Parts: sequence; C-alpha cells; structure tokens
Amino acid sequence: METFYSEHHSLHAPSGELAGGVEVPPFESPERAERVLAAVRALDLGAVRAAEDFGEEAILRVHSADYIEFLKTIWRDWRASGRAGDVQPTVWQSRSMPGRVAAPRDPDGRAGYYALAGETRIVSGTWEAAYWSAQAALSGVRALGGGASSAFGLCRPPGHHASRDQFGGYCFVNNAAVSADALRAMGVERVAILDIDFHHGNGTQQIFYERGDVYYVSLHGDPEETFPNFLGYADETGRGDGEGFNLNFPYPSGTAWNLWQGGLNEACRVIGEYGAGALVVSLGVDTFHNDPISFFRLRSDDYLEVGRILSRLRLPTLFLLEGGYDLEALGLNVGNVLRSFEEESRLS
Ligand code: OKP
Ligand code: ZN
Repeated sequence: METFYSEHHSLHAPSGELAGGVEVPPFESPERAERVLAAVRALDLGAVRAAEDFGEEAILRVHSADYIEFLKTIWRDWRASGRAGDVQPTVWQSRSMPGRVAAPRDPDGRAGYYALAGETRIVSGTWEAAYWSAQAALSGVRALGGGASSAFGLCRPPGHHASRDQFGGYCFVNNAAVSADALRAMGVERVAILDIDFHHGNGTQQIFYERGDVYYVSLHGDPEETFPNFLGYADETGRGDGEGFNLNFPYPSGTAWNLWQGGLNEACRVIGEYGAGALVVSLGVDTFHNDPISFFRLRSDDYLEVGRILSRLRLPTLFLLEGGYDLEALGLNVGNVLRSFEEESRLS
C-alpha cells in the first residue's frame, strides 16, 4: 500500500487551543503526522510518495466557493484589522439570530459565520496545509484509479468535521468527502465512507445527506456526551435521494472492543449489501483507551482486527488519517490497521 504525504501540513500549527476554559497546547499538532509517517516507514508498508497537485477543482465540488475564499483570506484580513493573534471565532449565527444568509464584513462576524465550533484557529499557513492535505487524499484516489487495491492518505489537518461551508473540530477541507466525490467523478457508481474516528464526522454526513450515491456510515461517541454534540444521532438516516444512505452508531463512554466490533461488522455488512465499488475509510484512532480527548477503550491489538475485518470487504480502499491524539501510540495504532489490512488482503 502506498502512502501519500505532504510536508506542508506543518504550516498549520496554532500556538494554542481553548479547552475547559483555559488555553492548552493543541491536541491536533504537526507531530501527529511525523509520528504516523515514521511508523509507516518503519513498517515497510510500501512507498511514501509526495502528494501530487490536482488543483482546487475537486475541493470546489464539495465546498462552496465563498467558504474556500474565506479560508484563503481571513488570516490576512484579521491581522490587517489590527487583531493581534490568529483567527479565533467567538460569535455565531445562533438559533436566536437566524436571519442572515451571508457573512458580515467584520472579521469576527466572518470567522463565526464560517465556523461550527470554537476550538479551531486559523493561522497564516492553514489554507496551504489544508489544501495539501486534500491533495494527499486525491493522490490516493489517483492510485486507486490506476488499479491499486488500497492507498493511504496521510492527511493533516484532518477533514471529517468540515462541512460544505464551515470549519471546526480541527478540520478545514473534508478530505473524505473530496475523495468520495472524486471517485464518483472517476466512474465508481456507489462509494461508501466508513468513519471509525471516535468523533462523528458531521461534515461528511452533511455533504452527502441528500445523496444516494455516497453512503456514509459512522461509529462514534454518543453526541449527547461528546463533540460534535449536535449531529451524529441514530435517527439521522438521510433525506430525499439520500434517505437510507446515512447510518450512525453512537456508543457510550467506556465502549471497548467487544461492543464496538459489533458495530464495525454490521457497518461492513451494510456496505457490502449497498454494492459499493470503492471504500473510503476515515481512519481516526482516537478510539484508543489512552486518548486524551475521547472515551472509548480500544487497545493497540484491536486495530489489527480492524484491518482484517475491513480487508474482507474486498473493495478498493482509501484510508485517510483523521484523529488520534495519544502521540506515543498513534503510529502503532494506525500502522496496525494498515499492515493487517495488507496482510489479510494478500492471504485471502
Ligand atoms: C477531531 B477529530 C477537547 C475538545 C475537542 C474538538 C474535537 C475535534 C476532534 N477539549 N473538541 O474527529 O479527531
Ligand atoms: Zn476524532
């Protein structure tokens, strides 16, 4: 399995994050990608290639043009207005102020209009990092198009919380959505996205909610108890053409392998029945028992079994890095999924 990576990820490195009412070092840090890269290299999984540049076209098929323009310009406008730090949203178009359907001119208003959460900052290099994260994903799509049975997009920043026109949850461009849509454009009739990150991929769900050609399935912490809190409930099953093509498995605090694997197997059964021609895996390993911001209890060896189960779908599979914040175990856990997927694919 080839890995696609861009060193430009390091251009996105905010100095802090608001958590629990204090400023803390960001959980989503450049070191994450370096750790995963080192693990992939040590495993001899396959070549590590620099992401190719496919341009903005695929990004603009799932994100609005005004949102992308916002990502490109907000940091400069923010500083030009005399603000001292990085872009930090503080005001939202909340339930009590529903009228406005375009961004206000004021940088605070613009930031809030395009934000779905407040923990995520935009720095001078954020757009470039997010752009190249998507290019790493698209490089994986290209590999599948060329006949590879699997590929790994070592994406950073992650993507699954980014909606059509909002950033948040450490995400700016939805790499999984861009990839699934690109696979459709390449002629794959039905694409499945399996999101096994600890958090619900609200952005991916939103982007495909009314589409039947991309099936979004997610296992995650119950949004009653964790981020993103406002989406990811079991009764969200799709709408219009998308009715029946969105499936959520929310699980409570303390969920370990035994319970979680039941959802994973059920998700795979559903994806098989759907008749997907390709699979995109939003691969977060913040389901790990020692993750600092999550509450599942998977162990490192469990990720070997995840790889085996996924390989039995026998689908062209694009793995994309999402979350996972225990730096010590991150490389091992991601590597375990990928290497057991490869081993099992070779055997059967
Ligand atoms: C991104 B991905 C920590 C709260 C964190 C945002 C979580 C974003 C997770 N005090 N809230 O899905 O791993
Ligand atoms: Zn996550």
